Amino acid sequence: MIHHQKHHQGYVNGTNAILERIEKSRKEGSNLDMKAILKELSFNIGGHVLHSLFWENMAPVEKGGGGEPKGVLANVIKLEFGSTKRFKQEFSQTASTVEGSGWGALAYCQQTKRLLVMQIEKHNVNLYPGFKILLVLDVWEHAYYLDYQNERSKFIDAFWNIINWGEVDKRFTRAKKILL
Ligand code: MN3
Repeated sequence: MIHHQKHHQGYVNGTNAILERIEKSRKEGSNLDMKAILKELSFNIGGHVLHSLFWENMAPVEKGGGGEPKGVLANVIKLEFGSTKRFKQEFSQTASTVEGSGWGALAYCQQTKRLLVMQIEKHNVNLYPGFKILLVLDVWEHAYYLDYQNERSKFIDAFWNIINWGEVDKRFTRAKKILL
């Protein structure tokens, strides 16, 4: 609740406040520090978009969370990484080694039709432009400090028990249909 109502909400509020500032400035005809404002905007939009994906790619165990990847995605993970075990290892390592605050992510390239693991710093740095994001894990301290204190890797291990693979597979199916 704290994560969703305070942290995530902060990025939504931040985005709206910046958009209002831009609008006001356009009406007044005043100058904007475009470099600073766009950096702030991409940070807040990234925070909102990634959290929205994050909540959906988890589910309680009694509602189907955890277990193994499902559907076509399961086969593609095996093709790309060799095995689910190897994928989990690479993804966990990606998430655990993010410098400071950021995200571990699994992304899909629509041009090469390949899966790539991605490490996102903050909410916007190191993103592969245009790649569809299929699975994300929030490794900002606020995501795990209350339950796991400083033990990010324990939080990452526990994440595998509540992934909503059905939802991740749905995202994958949608990503394959979108033409560039
Ligand atoms: Mn967060």
